[in-house]
Formats: sequence, structure tokens, C-alpha cells
Amino acid sequence: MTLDLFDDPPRAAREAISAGAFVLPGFALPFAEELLPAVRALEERAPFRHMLTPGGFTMSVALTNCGALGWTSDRRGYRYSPTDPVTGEPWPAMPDSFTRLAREAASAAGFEGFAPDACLVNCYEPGARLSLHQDKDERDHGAPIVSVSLGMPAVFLFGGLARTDKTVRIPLRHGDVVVWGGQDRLRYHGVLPLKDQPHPAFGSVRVNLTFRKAG
Ligand code: MD3
Ligand code: FE
Repeated sequence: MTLDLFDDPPRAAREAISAGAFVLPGFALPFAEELLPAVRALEERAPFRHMLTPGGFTMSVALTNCGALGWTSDRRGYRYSPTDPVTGEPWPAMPDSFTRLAREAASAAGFEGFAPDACLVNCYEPGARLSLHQDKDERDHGAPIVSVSLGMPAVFLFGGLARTDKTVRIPLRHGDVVVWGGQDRLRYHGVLPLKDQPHPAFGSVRVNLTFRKAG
């Protein structure tokens, strides 16, 4: 573990959760100033919406996308699509600040040359949660996934390759980045219901950027 001496209290610069999963505490903080306006501009063109699961439930997390491909869900299933079903337009391009952050974070975790083509943006209000699931709709399971937490803190659940495997809880704060690759890419994971702990800039929301190579 490498200590970041500029942090007060000091936190590890990079913490391994398992062989292919790393938390980079505060890695996104130097980008935060650019990220909030970029999210605002994105939601103007592709608003956050609550999608329907194939089972007929409305997700408590609202989401949108940017990049060449966007993740969508409806009664017919989950898939990646080049267009936003709400507007009929292509998803907005991935802002440069997003692409740079994802690439640098992947590299800091040992995955060189990460070039995401999809950024799923999740928006959590108090009480919203994400139940245990696997991310397996992407074609390239060899590429890592980079997740950036902004706004209110959350507790992330990190499980195993079977839904019933025990989970560990990982608290994530504004600016934390998590990178998953290798075998850990297909682990079950989720987010506990969010508590209302307003963030000075984001208010009572948590925004999570998830970068993937989907196509
Ligand atoms: C762990 N989002 O959008 S970060 C999702 O905080 C999603 O909004 C969560 O799970 C969030 O699908 C968690 C992203 C994440 C993505 C893939 C993973 C975590 C992962 C794959 C394996 C283990
Ligand atoms: Fe996921």
C-alpha cells in the first residue's frame, strides 16, 4: 500500500480489494471541477430517467449515458444502443475530461491503454439502491471497468462469482475511483440504499460514472 502524504488524514493512494480490483481514494478530486458542469451539460441533452427492468420493475437509480454506446433497459431486456430511446438521437459524445480521467485511473490500477466507448451515468437520490447484479452485457470482458463516485457517499457491495457468495462492504466517497479487471470483472456487486448526507456541490444526490468498453 502506498500512502498519499498530501491527504489529511492520510489514505492509501491505491488499495487492492482483490487481485483485479482497486480503490483509488480521491483520484477524481483534481477533475471534480470539470466533472460537475459536464454532467449538467449531459443531462440537458440526455436527461436522467428511471428505466424499466425486463421483470417490470422501475429502477430506483436514474440513468443516462454518453459515448458511442449507451446502456438501456426495458421489458425486452438489457442492451447497448448507439441512440437514446427517449430522444431518438445518438448519445452525447464523451467529454474529454471523462475520457482522460478513465484512462488515467485504469493506468494507475495497472490497465494500460483503456479506451472506453460507453459511460453509464447513474444518479442516486436518498433511498435509491442497486441490487446485486453482474455486468455482462459488454462484448469485451477483457477490458476493465472504471467507476467514479461523485456527491453523496455510498456503501458498495462487492460479492463473488455466484449471487449467494458473501459480500464485503466498501464505503465510497466523493472523488473515489474503483477499477475492476481480470476475473473480478464478472463479480456480483451492488449499492446499499443511500442515506441522505448532502454534498456541498452535488446536494442530495450521488452520481456514479461507469466507464466500459462495450462494443
Ligand atoms: C464491480 N454501478 O452501473 S460501480 C452499474 O455505484 C453499477 O453506480 C454501481 O454497478 C454504482 O452497473 C457500481 C460499477 C461497477 C461496475 C462493474 C463491476 C462495479 C463492479 C464489475 C465487477 C465488480
Ligand atoms: Fe454494475
